[in-house]
Amino acid sequence: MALIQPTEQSLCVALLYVTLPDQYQGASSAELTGLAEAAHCQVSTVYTLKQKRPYAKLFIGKGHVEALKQVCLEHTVTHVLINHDLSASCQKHLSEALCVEVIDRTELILHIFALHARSFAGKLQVELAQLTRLSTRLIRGWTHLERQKGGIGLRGPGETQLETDRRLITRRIKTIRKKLDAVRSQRQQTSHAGRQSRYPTAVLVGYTNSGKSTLFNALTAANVLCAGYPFATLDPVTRRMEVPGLEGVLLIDTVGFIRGLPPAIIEAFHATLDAVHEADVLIHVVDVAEVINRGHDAACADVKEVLTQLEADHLPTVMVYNKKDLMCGSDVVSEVDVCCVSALQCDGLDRLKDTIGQRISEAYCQRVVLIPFDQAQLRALCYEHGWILSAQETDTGWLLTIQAPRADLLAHLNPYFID
Ligand SMILES: Nc1nc2c(ncn2[C@@H]2O[C@H](COP(=O)(O)OP(=O)(O)OP(=O)(O)O)[C@@H](O)[C@H]2O)c(=O)[nH]1
Ligand SMILES: [Mg+2]
Repeated sequence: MALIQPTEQSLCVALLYVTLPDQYQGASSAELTGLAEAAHCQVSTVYTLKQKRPYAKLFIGKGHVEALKQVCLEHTVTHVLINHDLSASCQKHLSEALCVEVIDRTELILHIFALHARSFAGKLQVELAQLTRLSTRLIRGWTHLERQKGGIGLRGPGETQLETDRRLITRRIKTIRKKLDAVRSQRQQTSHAGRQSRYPTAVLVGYTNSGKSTLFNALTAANVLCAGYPFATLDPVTRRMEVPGLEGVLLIDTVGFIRGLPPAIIEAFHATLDAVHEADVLIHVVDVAEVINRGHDAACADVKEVLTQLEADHLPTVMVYNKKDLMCGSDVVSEVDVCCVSALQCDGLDRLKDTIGQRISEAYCQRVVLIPFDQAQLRALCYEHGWILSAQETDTGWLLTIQAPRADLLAHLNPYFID
């Protein structure tokens, strides 16, 4: 795999933007430019072409390879960034034919993650994603050597190298997984502590660059990084936010999604996206320009697909169209059940907070219960989940004011309601 070295120095690159029919997923031209910028690349030229299908050996036709090679020479570029994923052999052949390194979409995304990962967990996740991808490419690249398997003295040097590489990679992947499991259980304990602080949780999700962190800052007066390039946020951040009618809500900012997120990244970023499972409500942020260009369903489809993969598509969701300040008044979409805001200008946030409060109240409710002394395990359960707002001991049992998810209240405490 032709990894770009994770250096902060800018690379001089050419963008190769290939339009293929819909079944071949790739980055849009705006996305490819954004990814290049996020990877600190200096774009010297953009080469666009349209094809009916990718070619097996070089991905693009020979005529285009020659023309692109000339363009690369003229602009003295060192890397070509392509908007599609390439097989290992295709990437190798195209690099050789163009005499410059070719970087495909997944590799570019991994490189951006490597540049932006700051925390211990973030760095581990990037390494895991890179190694997982590398291991599949090694296997594919070397499978022809496996036929050389035989008795002592018959093992070819290639096979030995393959085995060594595989063993080293597998060992490293195992070590990283163990460390990530530890990070995950630590995060679960922290979020458990969060639950004990009895605040419901809202999680920001959405396409990368849609403005989640800007909204997070506007809603919580925090100061997390907001940048005009994809994947500025990698690690989840939690802050408390004031919501009318509730004692407080924990708001979590997460890593942004991207169309056709490579499976290696999904797996590696599970620890980051675990926050999604903590949610009582999801706040799905969409760039309003996307809605106007592609329609509501298409603009939301990619994020919904990832949520389905994460088994979080059933959670109550507040839809937010952000960046309404960039639209002329008449263009702003007024869908039912959607909050149209400008996170940058703090516009529309009161209605958004009301909607979040309403959605949480629908899922949560507050009741007074009288638990008899012989049901001590129920009282323990309420404490464990941080549901208790106030407690008092009476002659007949514990009188508790509870705030909890409606479904949990009905399942456990139904016989003891007294209000
Ligand atoms: N005009 C305008 N720009 C906005 C608004 N909200 C966010 N932006 C800009 O959009 C860019 C991306 O914002 P972020 O908040 O970093 O987006 P994000 O969704 O957190 O992105 P990632 O963390 O990279 O996935 C920044 O340049 C913001 O200034 C808005 O309401 N109006
Ligand atoms: Mg962000």
